[in-house]
Amino acid sequence: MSVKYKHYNSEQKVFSKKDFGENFKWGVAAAAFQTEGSPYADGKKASIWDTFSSKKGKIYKGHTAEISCDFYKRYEQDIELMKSMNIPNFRFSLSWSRIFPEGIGAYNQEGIDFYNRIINKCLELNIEPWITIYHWDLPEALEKKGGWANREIIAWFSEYVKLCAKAFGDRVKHWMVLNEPLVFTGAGYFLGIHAPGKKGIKKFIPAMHHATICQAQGGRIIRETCPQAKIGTTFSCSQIDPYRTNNKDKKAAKRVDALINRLFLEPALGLGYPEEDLRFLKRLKPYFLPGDREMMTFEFDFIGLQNYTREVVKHAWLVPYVQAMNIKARKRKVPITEMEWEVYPKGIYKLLKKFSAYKGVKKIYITENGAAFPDKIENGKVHDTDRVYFLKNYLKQVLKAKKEGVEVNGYFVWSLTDNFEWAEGYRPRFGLVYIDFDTQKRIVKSSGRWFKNFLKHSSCLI
Ligand code: GCO
Repeated sequence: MSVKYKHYNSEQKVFSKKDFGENFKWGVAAAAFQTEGSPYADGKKASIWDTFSSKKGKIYKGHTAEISCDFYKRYEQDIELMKSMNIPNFRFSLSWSRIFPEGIGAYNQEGIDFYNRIINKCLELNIEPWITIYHWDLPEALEKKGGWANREIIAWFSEYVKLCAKAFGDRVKHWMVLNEPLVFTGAGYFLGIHAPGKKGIKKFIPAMHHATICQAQGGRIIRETCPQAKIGTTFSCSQIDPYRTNNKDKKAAKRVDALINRLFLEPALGLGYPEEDLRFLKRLKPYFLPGDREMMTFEFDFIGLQNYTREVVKHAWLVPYVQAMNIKARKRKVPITEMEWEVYPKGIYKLLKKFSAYKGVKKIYITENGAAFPDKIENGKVHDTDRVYFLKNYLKQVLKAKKEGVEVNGYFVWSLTDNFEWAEGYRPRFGLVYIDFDTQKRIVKSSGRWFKNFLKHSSCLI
């Protein structure tokens, strides 16, 4: 079911780019594995996602990212497309196994050169490059040594960050250490639905703890290497509401909120893990070594808030670790996207207020927001009015929070183009630009044209 909306008429309040202030950063976000293709070109070796997506039954209809958006070869074309769309900031991630094919040891100069070409192309077109150091594609060679569940990853990751900061820090001013640690540890090491496909609490707990340490350690290394850099890290966040008003559901919502929104943020802020709400965290004991509380803490310059939807939960005794169950949006008969995620713009407002209430959160960027809808080509065009509505209404909520004093300083649409949506393959399309994956033809959707005009002109209708 696509979203069925009433469309606003033109009498409604108009807001404009200038309402966000001239220093507000507008951009698009993407990730290496989801766009680049060329998984073994020029010295690159397998990541856990190359391995995982080659296994039968793991990815929708057996889709793989061997070509994807062919960004490894078409990066100039896509960065020029960004320029033509008036997009001034581009958030992309580095493929660890393109830079260190084995994860550690010998680096691959051709991999470094590729990212230098992206950065230089962006700067040539006056687009600011924003780097995410790790967006889920761990080198397979490191997974063979235990991956995120092996505490040695702190040393491996440190070497990787050090090289990236040295190689790119002279031109890249904004860095994000991790992309959504809850998702890559939770889906990859607990649920088994993402790479490396591990299941159960035993792997999840150490992986989660080591990622928490690495997010801070990465920040320290960038700060030592590039003193002028603005350093952040990103979190997948959702507004969590109780299904019913009874205390059991309210407590269930509190537990899920601790898992989704606090688990990795609060240790970074020096607040430790939310153990009072997540009793399973007592399993951390064997992995939590003296000095770890300090090692998990880092004073980030900004937090990357990534929001797509909200969750509504009820108490559920039988669900292990959180005793909570999600009430699906489809069952609640609310507007949903192609991912079956509820369209709930007020959620980003609530999250901005929640995150800005932390003393240690200095600045917030929305480093991902967007939606998948069943985009179709009609007479050579893609009229994705649902996505235009989605973006306008989420931006309206971001502006509301900003006007109430929240230090939200930027907004990145996920994503420039349709791309490989992890276990969902190419089924869900998130792009402002449609890609025909058979021909690699790019078609700017109505939402891309809207964003281009919004960024160029002073106002848009909402
Ligand atoms: C995430 C990832 C992206 C996704 C996007 C749409 O937030 O899960 O950063 O890689 O593709 O969010 O699900």
